[in-house]
Amino acid sequence: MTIGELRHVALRTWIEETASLCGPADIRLCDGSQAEYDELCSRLIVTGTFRPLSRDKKPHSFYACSDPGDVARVEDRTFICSKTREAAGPTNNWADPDEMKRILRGLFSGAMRGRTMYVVPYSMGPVGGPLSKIGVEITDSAYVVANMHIMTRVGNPVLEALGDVGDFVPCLHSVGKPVLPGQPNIPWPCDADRKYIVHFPEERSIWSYGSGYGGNALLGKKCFALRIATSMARDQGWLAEHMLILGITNPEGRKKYVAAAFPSACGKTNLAMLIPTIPGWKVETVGDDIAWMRFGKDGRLYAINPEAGFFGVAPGTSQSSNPNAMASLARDSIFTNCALTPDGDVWWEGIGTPIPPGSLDWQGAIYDPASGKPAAHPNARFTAPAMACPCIDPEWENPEGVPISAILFGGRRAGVVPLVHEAYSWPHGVFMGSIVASETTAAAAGALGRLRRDPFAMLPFCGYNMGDYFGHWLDVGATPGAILPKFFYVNWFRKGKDGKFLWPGYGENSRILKWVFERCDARGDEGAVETPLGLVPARESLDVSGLTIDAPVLDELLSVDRDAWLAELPGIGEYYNSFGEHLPAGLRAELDKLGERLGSKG
Ligand code: SAT
Ligand code: MN
Repeated sequence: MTIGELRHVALRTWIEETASLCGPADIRLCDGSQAEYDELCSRLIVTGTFRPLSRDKKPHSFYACSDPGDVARVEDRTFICSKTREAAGPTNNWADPDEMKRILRGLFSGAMRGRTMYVVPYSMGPVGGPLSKIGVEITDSAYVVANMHIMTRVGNPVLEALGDVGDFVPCLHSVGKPVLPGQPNIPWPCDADRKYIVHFPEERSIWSYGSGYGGNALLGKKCFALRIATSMARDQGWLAEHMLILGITNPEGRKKYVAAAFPSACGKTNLAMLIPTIPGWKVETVGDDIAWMRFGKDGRLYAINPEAGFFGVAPGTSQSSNPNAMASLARDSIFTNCALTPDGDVWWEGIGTPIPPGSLDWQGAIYDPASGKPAAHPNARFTAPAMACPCIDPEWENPEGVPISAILFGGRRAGVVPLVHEAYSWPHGVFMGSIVASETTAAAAGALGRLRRDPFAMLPFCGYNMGDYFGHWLDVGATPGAILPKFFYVNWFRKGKDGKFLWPGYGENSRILKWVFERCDARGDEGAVETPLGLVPARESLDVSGLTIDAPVLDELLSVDRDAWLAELPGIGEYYNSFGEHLPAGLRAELDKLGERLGSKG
């Protein structure tokens, strides 16, 4: 189909206007076919963006190195341009929408000269599903289109579902590097010093300029499925969340679904694909990053994974830490900022084997182990198709979603937060989500290992005032007739005085999932002990059979450090103050109750 043949007038008009603004050499409407994907990959080989990996090692897979100035999401260059600053709230960068449009029009003007402008219709969620939504990304990056092919459902079926008048989110992207006459094309074009990742929540559109990397450029992911979707979800009474979704089956064959929110690069992919160490239990994956959830007719909360692939952190992924991820990326995948071995395979720190001599590092130079630098960038990523995952859940593409029994929150915390605790109620669970704090990772540009509040793991991803977002969560829990999931807070990352992790993590986390599963069926506080923070496992109800863990270590893991929590309260109070009158009274009440349970005087 050509642009002129498009029956959707608003779409056609937007494409034509964009073309006249950006001035590309040609326009291509993407059909989503395998032939199209293969052609894109061939083009990317010509520009030096892709190197094909060895057919014996990783069939039909490609290796890409980014510009060193374009390696992660850039939160300080991410903007929420609602009409008022207040609507964006204190946790977002706000800019006046008209002013921002002026800046963007300037940047986009002629930005695609000498390049192909790709028009990519895509669906977040199974095409045509009741919880799914459509976006159209216009981009001048073939690398982005190839990734979109894996991460979303693209092409003709989406255009059909869109029909003549369907709603879509316009997502405009340029790497900001026109190819001028006589200039060679470069492998990773970008405009590293002038990035703008901009959202217009009222208009429900996205403009992204200057970066080709991950969430900055694959606009279906964080920009649409989280920032724009949160604002849709608030208006339409559903939830768009930074959560994995997994199914867990007990030895009797009963199954429950769990959603879990963790900040970027805190092990969501590993948890979603976990292989239980406890006999007879099974975990299957619905999604590893994003959940869209709404109540079904039966009153239960149903979730879909809007994505179709995994954009996972490579370093640390190995046959022992996550064999299911390793199988998912065994073929048909794209690797960005990993190391390249002389025999045409990829390598990264923590892959479980030593780096072969003569490998190239993530910037394409021969790797020198004596340099002390990692060979793969810490935020190196694999883009792999979800359906290749051996533990993908049979229901993962059910357009109606899967019913959620429990919601987990977690982050990286060396101290203070116990291994697991359960909320006393829905509002208490929302309180827990609102105070998530985590040590920062390489997923975003900036300092590492700094503790920051990351409520619901949504700090960089909420498209409106975070105080109102908390209020939305409280409202959702008050839905008449709702059968509410239970909330839990987990922390695999607690460390002892020697600085070593106290809990083995990975497959052993199934022990915590088992307790969560059983708590979903339990009456009252069966299997649990009340603490000021919430319910922690009764010692005999946490299955540690076959695990060598000393009793004092387990005590420490499950302990509630009253003094440390008393010391946390003023910080939470101050944090809450930052939301002014947008902070729901219900959360302040939960903070007061926690203070009372801890026996604080103030
Ligand atoms: O680059 S992404 O935003 O897609 C990855 C992440 O931060 O989780
Ligand atoms: Mn994420």
